[in-house]
Amino acid sequence: MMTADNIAGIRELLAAAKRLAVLTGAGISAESGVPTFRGVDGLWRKFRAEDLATPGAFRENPTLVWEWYDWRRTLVAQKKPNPGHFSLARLERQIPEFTLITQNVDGLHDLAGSRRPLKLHGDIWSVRCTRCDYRGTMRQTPLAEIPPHCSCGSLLRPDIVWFGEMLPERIIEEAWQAAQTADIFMVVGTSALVQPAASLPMQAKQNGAVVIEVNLEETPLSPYADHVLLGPSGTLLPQMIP
Ligand code: BV8
Ligand code: ZN
Repeated sequence: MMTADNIAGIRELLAAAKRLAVLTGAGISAESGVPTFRGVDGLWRKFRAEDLATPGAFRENPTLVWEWYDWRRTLVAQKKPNPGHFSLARLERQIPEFTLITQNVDGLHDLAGSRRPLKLHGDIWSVRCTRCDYRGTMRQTPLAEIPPHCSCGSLLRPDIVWFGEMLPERIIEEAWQAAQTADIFMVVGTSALVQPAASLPMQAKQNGAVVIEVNLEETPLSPYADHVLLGPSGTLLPQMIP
């Protein structure tokens, strides 16, 4: 458990960082009221990931998958960034080389002022056509038509990375690059179960980075982290980042 005086040590560590990378997961948005995936009130509890966040599920039942996303989009549209998101946006302006990598699709880092989050798993507001090369932003909540169609007549799909799908090449490349060059790699609010995101802090560690984890509880990453701060990120991050 990290005590207050250690927070002072972490504060100094962060302030002295030259190349800092941060990986966030659903936990950083929990205090904004966005349900996490695997927590007690997690999204997956009502729905099973393999039933919904896969290309097969979409092929089989696009209406069900779109109903799930419409429900999440309508919920996320009413949520605001919390002090944890704002602290990372503040940190970005203090550090010469800063990379924010997120597994979240809720767009709250953008709203908090983070300049260019690397969205490993896509964006809940972005859609793409299942046939032509149309890709765009669709902000309507709730959706007027489920499932929505492209002007070419084909189905639109969420522009989100589902299980078994490749992550966007440029984005994952940049994230590996940041993990390889970081002198500090901070991980906030992720269960560290989903690949390849969960391998990024391990890569950083192998390259000599100091790894800091912020989470409510220990995760499979904790034994490898140099510092584990247990508590809500909305409280801890503002203490670590004045
Ligand atoms: C790919 C999109 C390869 C949907 C998501 C077996 C072994 C290893 C890997 C695999 C395997 N079988 C399959 C795989 C690969 C698979 C994978 O990793 N599966 C896991 C589950 C075992 N990965 C993939 O399929 C990826 N693609 O590998 O392609 C490939 C190769 C060749 C050819 C083709 C393909 C794609 C992964 C992306 C999947 N998409 N989501 C959507 O979001 O709508 S994953 C889903 O989980 C979300 O995106 C989310 O971002 C992600 C991770 O979850 P977390 O963010 O960590 O959230 P979670 O709820 O789990 O945890 C919350 C944490 O916060 C907890 O620790 C909690 O304690 C903490 N917390 C809560 N409150 C707070 C807090 N912390 C601080 N403060 C608080 N207040
Ligand atoms: Zn189209």
